[in-house]
Amino acid sequence: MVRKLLVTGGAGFIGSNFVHHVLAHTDDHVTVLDKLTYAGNLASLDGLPEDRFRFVEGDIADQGLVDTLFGEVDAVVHYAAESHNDNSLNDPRPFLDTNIIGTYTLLEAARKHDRRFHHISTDEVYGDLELDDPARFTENTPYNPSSPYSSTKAGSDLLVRAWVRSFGVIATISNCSNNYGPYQHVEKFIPRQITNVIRGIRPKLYGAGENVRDWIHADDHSSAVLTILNNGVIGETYLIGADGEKNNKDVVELILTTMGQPRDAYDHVTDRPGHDLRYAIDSTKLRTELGWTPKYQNFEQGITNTITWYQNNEPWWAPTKDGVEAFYATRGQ
Ligand code: NAD
Ligand code: TDX
Repeated sequence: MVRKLLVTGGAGFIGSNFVHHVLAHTDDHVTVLDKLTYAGNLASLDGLPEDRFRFVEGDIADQGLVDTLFGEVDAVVHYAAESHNDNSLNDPRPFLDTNIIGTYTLLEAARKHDRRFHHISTDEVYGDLELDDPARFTENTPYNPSSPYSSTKAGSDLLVRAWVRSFGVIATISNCSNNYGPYQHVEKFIPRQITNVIRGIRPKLYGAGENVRDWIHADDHSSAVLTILNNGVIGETYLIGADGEKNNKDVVELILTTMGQPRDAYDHVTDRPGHDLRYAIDSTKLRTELGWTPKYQNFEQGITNTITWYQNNEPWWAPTKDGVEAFYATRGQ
């Protein structure tokens, strides 16, 4: 049977990578529901097979539209979110509207139509770890979010858990670490620094740059989500990560040297308020219970490929670059 999927937020970074992955590796048909906020870009969905792909512009908090679309599909993968911590420190309201009310609206439709629902979330719901702590996040780590962004993602996860338990919604949740790869908005750390170097602007490191992120290629995130959608146990949470811990200073230096610049040609700028120190994922459950393994294990090669993508796709990111840098300038970043 050909499955019909609804993918929310499919014009964003990770959602668009998932749509490309699904259409390349399955016979599924995909409908994308996306509001095309500043973060959505239809060009990220260019070249997809027209007979298996449809785009609908709209808000996940639009109850009538969501109700209609849920009636037309077999399963829903929910990526749509306000996703940037720095924006959430500037104006939290859209994070509540989309991440909380939007997710609530989708859950009510999943309940009404009895549809399989997979909720995409982040490791940031667990707060942060000390640099010298051998521990990593597991599915049993207590929630302790730091920012307006991560607290609204934590809230959305808890709504999903409650709708599973109280109403029998057939849902799973995944919490993934930091993604990199093509189609990532230039507001985010890695694309910001790559496009800065292309533009002759020095990369900007928040504070001392000792903060650690656990990097995973977006295509590995997609294969993990597809694995959970197909074989995950209803009501369960799965952590997704690829053992990619790096501190920000090392990542900036890698980008600079890969792009032929001096290793120290970056600026230290104002730190992010409440900046989480370290994230680290233990993905043993996903690997042992569902047999998933990541493919992109060589971070240096992954960064080289990502740099090449931004060099070859300037029309995709150029229209947003100046506005992003103007925003950061107002924050001393
Ligand atoms: P993104 O900001 O690149 O994309 C978000 C997409 O959602 C955009 O296309 C936007 O137009 C759309 N959207 C926003 N509000 C909407 C609304 N109300 N209705 C419909 N569409 C709306 O984000 P991303 O980095 O691709 O993140 C996608 C998901 O993955 C999010 O749920 C995020 O929390 C999660 N996640 C991200 C990362 C990461 O490293 N970026 C890591 C783990 C989890
Ligand atoms: O210019 C910068 N300089 C800098 O040092 C930017 C934009 C960021 N940083 C630092 C802050 C973080 O320590 O780099 C690190 C990564 O920053 P972001 O790309 O903003 O990501 P992060 O805050 O870690 O959150 C990301 O991963 C988890 C995604 O944006 C979230 O959506 C996801 O949930």
